[in-house]
Amino acid sequence: MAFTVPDLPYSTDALEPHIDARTMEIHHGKHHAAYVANLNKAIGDNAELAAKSIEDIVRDLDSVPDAIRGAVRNNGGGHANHAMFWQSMKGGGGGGGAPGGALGSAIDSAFGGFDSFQAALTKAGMTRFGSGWAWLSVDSGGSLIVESTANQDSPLSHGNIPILGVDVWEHAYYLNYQNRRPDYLAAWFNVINWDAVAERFANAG
Ligand code: MN3
Repeated sequence: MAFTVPDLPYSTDALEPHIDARTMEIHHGKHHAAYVANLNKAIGDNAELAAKSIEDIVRDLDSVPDAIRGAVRNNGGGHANHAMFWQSMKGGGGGGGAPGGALGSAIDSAFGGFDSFQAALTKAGMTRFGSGWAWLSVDSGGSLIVESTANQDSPLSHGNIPILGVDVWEHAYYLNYQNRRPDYLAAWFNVINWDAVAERFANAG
């Protein structure tokens, strides 16, 4: 198999009470696993695609054969997005807060402060109708922006570099929060691994 589901960097209950263990078990063990299985099925014996990183594939969907492009866009995006999502959270109460350093300064200058950034990302997640993601990305001009994508589309596919993303599919929160997406988004800010985001920001420059 070309692609595999990465292990979680913490136990499934490590994000409680913000993200519950059962949601993590199903989200990582079933949903992410299905994206990977369907991606591998779509790629089949295409050795050229199998040799690429998932980010490189998603960054250049035009190079994917027509017959499988839709499946690779959805399932490859699903794999890339979720792999980054797990790494963007920190267990054991070590997440949350606000970043300092270069990332903190860049957020302040782009959004006018951390609270305004949080409001912008929350709004992007709330106004994404149906399923998708809200992102903090670095655009092609090197600026920090908030954006959202539908389904499993990645900012990589339109030339931006995502450094933090939040999954707003119902499967990410429905068991614990039911229809209350705003409550899930507010809780999720308590588990963000800002060290991981700062590292992506440094590498995006
Ligand atoms: Mn998901």
